[in-house]
Amino acid sequence: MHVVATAGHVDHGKSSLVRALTGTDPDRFAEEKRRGLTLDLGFAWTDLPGAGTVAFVDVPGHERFVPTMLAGVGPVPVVCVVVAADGGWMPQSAEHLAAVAALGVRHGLLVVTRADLADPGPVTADALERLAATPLGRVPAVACSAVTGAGLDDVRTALAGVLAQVPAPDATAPVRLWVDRSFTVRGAGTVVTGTLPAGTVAVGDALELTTADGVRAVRVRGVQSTGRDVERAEGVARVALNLRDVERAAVGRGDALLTPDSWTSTAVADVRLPGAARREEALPGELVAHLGSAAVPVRLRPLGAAGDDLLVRVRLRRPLPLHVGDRLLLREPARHEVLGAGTVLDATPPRLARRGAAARRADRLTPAPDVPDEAEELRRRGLVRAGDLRRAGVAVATAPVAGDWHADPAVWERLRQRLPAVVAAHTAQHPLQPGPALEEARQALRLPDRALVEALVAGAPGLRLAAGRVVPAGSAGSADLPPAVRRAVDAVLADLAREPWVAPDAERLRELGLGRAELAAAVRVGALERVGEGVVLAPGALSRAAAELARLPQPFGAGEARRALGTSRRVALPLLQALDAARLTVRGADDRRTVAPPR
Ligand SMILES: Nc1nc2c(ncn2[C@@H]2O[C@H](COP(=O)(O)OP(=O)(O)OP(=O)(O)O)[C@@H](O)[C@H]2O)c(=O)[nH]1
Ligand SMILES: [Mg+2]
Repeated sequence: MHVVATAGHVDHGKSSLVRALTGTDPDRFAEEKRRGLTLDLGFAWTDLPGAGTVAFVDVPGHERFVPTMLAGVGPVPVVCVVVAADGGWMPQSAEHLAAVAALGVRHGLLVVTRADLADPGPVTADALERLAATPLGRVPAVACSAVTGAGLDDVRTALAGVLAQVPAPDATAPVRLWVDRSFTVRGAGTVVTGTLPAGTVAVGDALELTTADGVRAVRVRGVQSTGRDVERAEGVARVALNLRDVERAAVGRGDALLTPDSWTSTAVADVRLPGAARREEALPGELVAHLGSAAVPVRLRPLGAAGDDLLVRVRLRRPLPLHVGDRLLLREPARHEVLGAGTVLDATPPRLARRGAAARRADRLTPAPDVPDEAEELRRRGLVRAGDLRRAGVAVATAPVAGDWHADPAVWERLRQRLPAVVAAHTAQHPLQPGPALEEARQALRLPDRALVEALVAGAPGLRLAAGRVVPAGSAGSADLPPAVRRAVDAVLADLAREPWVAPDAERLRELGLGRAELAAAVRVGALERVGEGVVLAPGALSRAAAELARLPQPFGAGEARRALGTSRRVALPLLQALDAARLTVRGADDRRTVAPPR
């Protein structure tokens, strides 16, 4: 199906045209009918030969209701610009067209109404020229009369021709349904309506409802499209959703229903304002941003010019769900002027703290494309999770570097090159450790996740992970001890070669410069064997002790063991405990031990 919005000055015949085409009066309220004035959005649809179902969103033309007009036209991809033959181009003709242009609407037609009252020729020529200067470009123009019916078939034919050119949107795109109406249906509960621009909504869907009060999860109980119950509706479509467990007062125009986890909800965005470079000094203070059916007051902070364009930081009074590429229509209500639309370049912009940050930010954003782009997003963020890319509207195509992390190739390469230096710096500072712990490397590289360090190590030929540390790939044995420590350990080993069970005492260790850290390093690389607190022996000492003690009559007491090994209580007691712990000996209830049979 197609959805078409009307646009045009008050009383130029928009509603009459919609009624003539669909048989339904889009003016729903008694007051509208009585005053002959559209006060709110109207909805009507028909089957158009060659185009299928066409739904109209009829907008009010009165200058007071421009925000309503914007809520209607916001999500609609096709516009029917209405100008009265006897009225000519008027202020809201211009304001509506400025809005349509700012929104970037590319498909539409010109209908010159009330052609029974005046020659449509001059108005048609004038209006066509104005439309041509917008993204609509050259559009078909038709004159008609809703009263006599003359020309209505030409309108149908021209409209079908325009609609045939409109590309079908992506049915798998994330849903963002801007609510334009909400009401209660007896027995069904709360129903919201809106124009679904893309994606699919189905009965049973879980969606996020985002309102001024925040975000909540909702479930779709029923779907209607153009008056009929359906299982699912694909954009573009007019849809009415019956929502479970949502009170009518909790949802209204300007709220949105979203595919969960697919949009960036933000009150700050950096945007490009085309052609506004010269307005930098004169940006109006009182501006309202319109997006979809939402209207939110904003403050603008110019960041800098980019050619003719102005890069601007937008602060919204309340968060909106955004993607990169969204157009925030900016309007100055006091002057009835549409300033233009800021294209969202970044919906999660960094804070601007230091002097000159705004100008640097502008430089950074200058080359950014006006559509979501993975390479650009990676270039700007360096490292980013897949979910954040998706929430920015980016279709993720690159492979993650680790977990769900995606990296800019240049940034990743720089990190890869820095890692060996980080390891070397750590080793220089902590010579007794084989390398930095993952967490230390993460901090040194200022990475947000240890998984990234692991991935960098995996891709670095000279490094590997050992016991949670990043170590040189070749490292394993005692060669890793710093030379001074190595020499001291060798002296200890020479002592032990003479008297294997006389562990160096505190004084000897001090004399050799072997503190706790050095001993721990020597034990870790296997140069010494730790028997107890401050007690070290040669590698393999425990099993050799077990072999010697096996020659004693079993079981044996601590004193017999000490004498058999020719050592002191200082060594013998921790040694026996270490043998117990290693299950090389078994300690009986009488405190006597038996050497365990070899396993
Ligand atoms: N003679 C003649 N009158 C028309 C034609 N179309 C609309 N009218 C009359 O023009 C007046 C305004 O028509 P509407 O359709 O309400 O105009 P509108 O653009 O919807 O007005 P707003 O929604 O308030 O902006 C009504 O009195 C219509 O009857 C036409 O083709 N010929
Ligand atoms: Mg009307």
